[in-house]
Amino acid sequence: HAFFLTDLTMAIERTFSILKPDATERNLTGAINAVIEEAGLRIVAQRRIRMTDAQAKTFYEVHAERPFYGELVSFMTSGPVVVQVLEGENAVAKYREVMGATNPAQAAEGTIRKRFAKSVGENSVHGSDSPENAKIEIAQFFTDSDIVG
Ligand code: IDP
Repeated sequence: HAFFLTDLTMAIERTFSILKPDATERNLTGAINAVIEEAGLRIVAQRRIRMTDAQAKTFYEVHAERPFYGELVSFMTSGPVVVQVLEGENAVAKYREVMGATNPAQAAEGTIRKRFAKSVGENSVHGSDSPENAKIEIAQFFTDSDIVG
């Protein structure tokens, strides 16, 4: 077929998402999933789990030296979370945009964190920050056969 610039820029991608304990605690799973789906992202795998201390520590290992690491690990293990794989065009960047800034006070109108997050720590959702990290994070919680595209 003819060559279009969109062939380069519109990659179908997967990203890893977590609906955090502050979201499950307030029964926001459906409301957040609606925002995700309305943004054109497809939920191709999803599981509700209680994260172990070891899983949370491994998942957030890049933040091990940050002052909030202990608080973050104890928050992420404080209640159920929903781990997800999202698929769509430019899924990594698109989901980061839909999530909004880490600190809800700085998040744009209409974003998940602006609408639902309680604080910079209890900010309702996680989304991978690069396609490389998405692969690593997905593999921590899902096998290929769990993902139905
Ligand atoms: P991101 O989730 O928007 O990618 P990161 O800077 O990678 O943000 O931080 C990871 C997570 O660590 C945040 O989503 C939040 O839950 C927590 N966090 C970040 N900064 C702070 C802080 O200053 N205090 C408490 N928790 C924080």
